[in-house]
Amino acid sequence: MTSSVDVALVMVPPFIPDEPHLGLALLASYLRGNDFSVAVHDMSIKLFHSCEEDDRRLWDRSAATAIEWQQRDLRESFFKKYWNNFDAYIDEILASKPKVIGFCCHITNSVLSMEVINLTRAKAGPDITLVAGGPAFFVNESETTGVGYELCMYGHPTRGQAELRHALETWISKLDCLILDEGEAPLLEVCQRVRDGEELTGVANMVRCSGPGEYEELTRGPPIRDLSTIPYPTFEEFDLSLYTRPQVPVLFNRGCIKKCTCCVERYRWGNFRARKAEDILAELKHHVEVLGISWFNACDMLLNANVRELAKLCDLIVAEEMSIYWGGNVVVRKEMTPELFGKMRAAGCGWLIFGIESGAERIVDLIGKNFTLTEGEQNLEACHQAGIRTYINIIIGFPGETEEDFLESMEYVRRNRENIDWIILMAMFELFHHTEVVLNPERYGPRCEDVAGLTENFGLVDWSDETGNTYEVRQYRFARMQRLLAELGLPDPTMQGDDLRLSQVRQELTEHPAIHSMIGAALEVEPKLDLPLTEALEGNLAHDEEKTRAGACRLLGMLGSRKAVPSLIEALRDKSEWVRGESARALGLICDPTSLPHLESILTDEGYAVLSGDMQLSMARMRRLYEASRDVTEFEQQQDAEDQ
Ligand code: B12
Ligand code: SF4
Repeated sequence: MTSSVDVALVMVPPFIPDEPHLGLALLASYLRGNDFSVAVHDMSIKLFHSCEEDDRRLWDRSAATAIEWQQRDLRESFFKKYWNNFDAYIDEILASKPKVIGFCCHITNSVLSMEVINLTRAKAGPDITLVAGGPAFFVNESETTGVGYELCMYGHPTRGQAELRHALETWISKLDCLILDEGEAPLLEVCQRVRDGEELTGVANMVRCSGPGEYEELTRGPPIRDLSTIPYPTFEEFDLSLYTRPQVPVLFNRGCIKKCTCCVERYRWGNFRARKAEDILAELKHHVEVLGISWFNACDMLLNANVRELAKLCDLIVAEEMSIYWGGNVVVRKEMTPELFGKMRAAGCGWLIFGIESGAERIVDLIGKNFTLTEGEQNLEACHQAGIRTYINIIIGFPGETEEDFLESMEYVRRNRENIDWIILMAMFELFHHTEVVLNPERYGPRCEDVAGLTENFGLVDWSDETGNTYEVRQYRFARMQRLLAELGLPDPTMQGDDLRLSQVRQELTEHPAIHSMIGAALEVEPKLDLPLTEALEGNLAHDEEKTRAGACRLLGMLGSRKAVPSLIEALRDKSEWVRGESARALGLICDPTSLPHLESILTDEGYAVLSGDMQLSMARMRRLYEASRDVTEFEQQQDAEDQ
């Protein structure tokens, strides 16, 4: 029987299948810390595993897929096709009798969330409080509603389109309320009021709308000042075995210290607030010790916004001798010295993404990055020298970018080739709501009529300015930059999916023969691509160096290479305990039935207690998976057949 909960948090597809959603994990921990029982229903990852194989591409993280999801036809046909799944997921949620159901909406899942919320309301009736939140929502000033604002949702264009606005507002009226920006405090207040039978009116950062144009007044509350009051996410509400990478997201801070003119995020999160190094360390240790996870994707806007806490965190990680791997976004700063990069590497930092954006100082200034080209080049060099993979972002055609500026950008990439591993994001500049560029077009240059045509669908690609920076010009510059990257042997950032992942791993394999140092890139590889890579890694299982053998085991596990199971079983008897532990972990991840008896026999032969925690974790994981998802008799029969 399903046990009852106070609050159910829901993620409608698609959200990247790599890792659990940090926002929902944080909200769950926060509510739990305030005495509410919570369940998370990640419909996205469940449907990812049960949908038709061809449909899995719709979970791709590319901008193209995000745009595709905004087509009404796709949303409607997808919902119809998987209606039974959605219906069953909603029944499962309702079986636990939650009093509040919260939906996380972002650009790719927002329109499908509308369908799922409608169905939930139809099935749940009026007594359950339905709330939505997440980055999809923002408000625009408006004279027409009488309260000075109206709600907008990324993915659902409404600007100037009365019919669509009517549809959006009718839909919102099915929700009890909607929460903007940082979600913890307002969601808690909503839950408390529901528990205490109080009206919801007046909760800060909450939008309520009882029908087209009928909004309640909106009050704004401050962001949470002391981040130590938010417990770290434990992910206990998630089934981590469902995600495609053995990694979890983490936050080092909230808000941003910069004020870039192309950015909307700094408005959403309010003031910059750092987390204490000790708190982050406790979180990382929890994930290593309790979840068995040592890969961390820092979802910060800038993980180096507070250099002092960052350095302290690295010292603590090193002092604890933790073997972890992490990385994320950074800004160029002169405080990022070679010593600090060295410290970060020693603490397991494996990759950093620098928002370089342009190689023309004038444009970097216009964007408001506030660093010099020389500082940028020094940071890239020091990062690369420290052995951290160095990724950069490039914007093509920021308003006012001239041909000369663009040529400087090309020259910048050429000059720094040695210190750049990948241009991870190369994008033609798009106009986005609530950015300085759009709020003050006369200062930055995009034509006002273009700005007026901006909908909530996605960024506006086709805009121009007085300097002749048109869509066609940007396309041409983009193509030239692509050619330069090919000439310099840098991977093409427009590659998608499998091609991109494979190219990265190939590059890594040739650069770092010691496999252990390039695990991050292998995380990008899908099991179906394992053919050439598996063979290379299997070869490394016989390598003299212990770390290379151990690294090969670990990668084979992450790749899910079933083909490698026999070699990994052999590695269970390696002379090094490290390698034995890694092979057991790999077999646990691959979860091929043939490996269970071998693991069992090793553990019986050599004694469970003396072997590493990895072995025990792998065993526990395999047992759990087999016992939960397979008919045990069928599994045993299969074993018997194989043994004969
Ligand atoms: C890291 C990141 C990624 C990672 C994802 C890793 C991950 N685990 O999330 C990667 C690189 C894969 C990625 C990909 C994309 N991303 Co991204 N990403 C981010 C980033 C920088 C951090 C996300 C994060 O974890 N934030 C911290 C958590 C705590 O915040 P949160 O999820 O928003 O949750 C809080 C509130 O929103 C709210 N909340 C959330 N859910 C709910 C639910 C309820 C009921 C309530 C009440 C409140 C609530 O409370 C939470 C706690 O305060 C954000 C920008 C940002 N700073 O947030 C962009 C951002 C989320 N990404 C964005 C975009 C556009 C994309 C892509 C489409 C990029 C592309 N290719 O064009 C893809 C799509 C991926 C997908 N949907 O499947 C946009 C989303 C735009 C929008 N308005 O919806 C953002 C906001 C950046 C931006 N402004 O452009 N992204
Ligand atoms: S550094 Fe990044 S998050 Fe911060 S303001 Fe600039 S673009 Fe926005």
